[in-house]
Amino acid sequence: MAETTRSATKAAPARTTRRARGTKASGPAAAPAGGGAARTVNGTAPGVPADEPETLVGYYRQMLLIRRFEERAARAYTEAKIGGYCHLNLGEEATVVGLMTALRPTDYLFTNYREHGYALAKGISAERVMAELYGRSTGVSKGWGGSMHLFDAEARLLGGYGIVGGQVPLAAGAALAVSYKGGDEVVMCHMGDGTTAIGAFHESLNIAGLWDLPVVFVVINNGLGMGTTVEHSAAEPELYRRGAAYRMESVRVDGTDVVAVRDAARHAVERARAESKPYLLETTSPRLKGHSVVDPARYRSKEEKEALKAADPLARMALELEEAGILSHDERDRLDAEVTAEIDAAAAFADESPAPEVSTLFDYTYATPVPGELRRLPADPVFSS
Ligand SMILES: Cc1ncc(C[n+]2csc(CCOP(=O)(O)OP(=O)(O)O)c2C)c(N)n1
Repeated sequence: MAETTRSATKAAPARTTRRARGTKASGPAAAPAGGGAARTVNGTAPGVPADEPETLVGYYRQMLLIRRFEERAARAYTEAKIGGYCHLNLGEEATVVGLMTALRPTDYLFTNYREHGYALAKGISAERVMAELYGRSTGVSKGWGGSMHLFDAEARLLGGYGIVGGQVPLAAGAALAVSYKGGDEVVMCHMGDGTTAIGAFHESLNIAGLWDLPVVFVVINNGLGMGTTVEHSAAEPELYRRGAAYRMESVRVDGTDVVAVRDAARHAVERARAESKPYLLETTSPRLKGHSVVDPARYRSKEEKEALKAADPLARMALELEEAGILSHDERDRLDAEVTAEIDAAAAFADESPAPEVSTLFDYTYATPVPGELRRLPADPVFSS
């Protein structure tokens, strides 16, 4: 059973082909144990159908695509094809796919700088995301944003933010806009565990709770803010409990279990949509590598690094699908070859794309040609029906 702050919270329905496990904390740098109910092969909730095998293979494929994308991004960075900062979703693939599956295409998304996987799972092509990392004009932010600032109004991905917590008040503001206009869209806002100690996090949850805004805040708890553990930075390390201070329903779920994340996220999103109530969802998953691609993570002991291998959500799902007779080793290899070819094509596309024209440097800096100029903002259509 997932842990919640309200007794009224329903446990996420059981619909998977396997038994969920918590991520066991193995030391200060490990992610905390996940919530998540024990589940069986054909689902345990009466009347709830089990997931179709194709659905699960589809999730696995998306997770694999994110894994191969991130590995390729790390390689391209060492080849100096990518500049600036670059943070990867390695270890968070099940969380990413589970969360994004719960959203409608019309729902809005705000994330921090660790966002490549979310852009892919929100339906933006690997070519456009990779081209952005390479700083090319064909990129999702026309080459001017880079890894930390992916933005696509059409896909309703409203960034990609480098300032820790910067996205949280903006997400509350977007939810206020949705509410004001009477729309039924939901805003989802991701952040890391370290972000929950930032003032803007508390201000945003307070106003969202006070004004009943349709926003789902998601804390992606990977156990570390750069090299500092949650236990060393949070007076209440069970981060989902922070929702109680704002009378907000909240839950912690095992972020290495894609179905558990999806079900918890669906509950949160649909509640926000139907009742216009904010929600705080915490997912726990390992950060398999350093904070960014240039961080060798020397603060982790050998034992901690070893333990991370057992927590890898992709390896776990591969094994479980094989054991359940859903995806054989050979089929998995075929899928891997397919996905790797897609990523190779994306890297080639990025490599061949032109850099943006220098004359466009300031085109996307301010909403108006003159800062503060009073006129309809180009961003307005994003919130129109
Ligand atoms: C306001 C602010 N303070 C400090 C930093 C430097 N910084 C960048 S990432 C980071 C850690 C954030 O950790 P967390 O929120 O857990 O996210 P994660 O990197 O684990 O996804 C810090 C302190 C920053 N970018 N912005």
